[in-house]
Amino acid sequence: MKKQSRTRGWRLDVSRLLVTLALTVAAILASGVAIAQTNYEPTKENLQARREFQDAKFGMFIHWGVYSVLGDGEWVFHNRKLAVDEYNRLPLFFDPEKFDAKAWVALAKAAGMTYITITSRHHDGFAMFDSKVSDWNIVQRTPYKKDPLKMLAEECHRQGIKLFFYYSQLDWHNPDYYPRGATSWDNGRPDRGDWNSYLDDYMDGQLRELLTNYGPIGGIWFDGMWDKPDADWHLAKTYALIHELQPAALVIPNHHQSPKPGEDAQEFERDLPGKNTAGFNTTYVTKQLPLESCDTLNESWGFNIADSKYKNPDELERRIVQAAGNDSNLLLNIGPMPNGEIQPEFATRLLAVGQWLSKYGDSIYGTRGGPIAPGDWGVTTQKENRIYVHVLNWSSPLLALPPIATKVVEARFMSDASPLHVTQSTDGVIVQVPKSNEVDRVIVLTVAK
Ligand code: FHN
Repeated sequence: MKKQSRTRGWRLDVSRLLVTLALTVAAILASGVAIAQTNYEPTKENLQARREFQDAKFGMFIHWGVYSVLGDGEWVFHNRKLAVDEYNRLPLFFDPEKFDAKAWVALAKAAGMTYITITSRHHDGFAMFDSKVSDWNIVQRTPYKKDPLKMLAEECHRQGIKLFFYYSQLDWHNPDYYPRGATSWDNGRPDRGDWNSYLDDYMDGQLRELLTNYGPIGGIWFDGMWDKPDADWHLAKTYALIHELQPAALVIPNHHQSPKPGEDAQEFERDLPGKNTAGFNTTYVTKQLPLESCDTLNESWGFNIADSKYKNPDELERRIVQAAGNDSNLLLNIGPMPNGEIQPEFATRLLAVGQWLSKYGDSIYGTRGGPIAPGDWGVTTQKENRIYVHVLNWSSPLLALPPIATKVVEARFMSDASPLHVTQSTDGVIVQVPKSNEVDRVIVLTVAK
């Protein structure tokens, strides 16, 4: 008897399992988008956009939101453990009457930056654009009442610079961001919420707005997934939506993990590719996708009135060179003030970098990582039949490099085009390194085609 009922129970379990399996397969089949994105084949436009992104090399990252009113960075909501009701007062003080899209874009260009990535919303969930999905946005909640992203997008199109939107998947404000993640605190939200609606209605709804109301955009820069690493973020659906609305728009995730299907670039926060000095990047570096490394001009992302640890132009130039030598872009952040102005400490440093790039840009823009692995001495970049040897840290008059496959026909010092002595053998290449007080002594090796 006992044996029989055990067998019947086992049969019931199997049929239950089969039904569950059938339902799961049906659900996956029904969501054709998810499957489509898993087998993601980037379009021709997307591949072209990836190449252009790799050529672009240097971008301006902008963290700007209602948090800037408090001058204490973009995490102030969380760091001060404010309640939602308290934070709700902040937009009332956000009136950036000095915001000038034209001046921002002009500054980026003068700095030699070729694209801009701006926070369309950060972890406070506050939309810095005109959103119909919720009234938690700049047009409806602030005395400013205007959409700065619209103005910025128009200006970027006018001045020929690509605009990317940072979008935080993490949300400290919306009750439907539930179950909450690692950064949650008791800020007065109810202990319930509709996660699927948060992703499918709220987030995808806003992404749809960003991808339809602002003309062609460079892509979406995601951040915050690390708050709930084990959650189902409906990525396939969201990525498919982005590529469907704008095939050339790049999906750039800052989830600190190896790339997933549907993503178009790999991001490294405050680190060069493959390094994990910041403590949260993966050391895996894809060979398939463009790479980007982001960092900030001082120590903060959003406006921080007390942060004066500005990197000097020499250091910034070094970072651009190291990024390029590691086959990566550098996305350099500034946090504008709540009145809309970019503080002079940022502007002057950026302009100095722009001066340097106007002279040495050929060794950076449009290049790829060179044939010689980066070392303590410096890095190489390459373009067509030129290898740029960037000597960042070397005091001797000669530099011995590993062998390279092509024949070096000429070596010149980039700063004054003077010819340099070079010898090449199967053991390697020895180049003369002139003395100079430049941060980056660039030697141009012309190789046989
Ligand atoms: O938490 C954010 C932080 O505020 C900032 O936006 C940076 C930019 O890369 N990303 C997150 C941390 O990973």
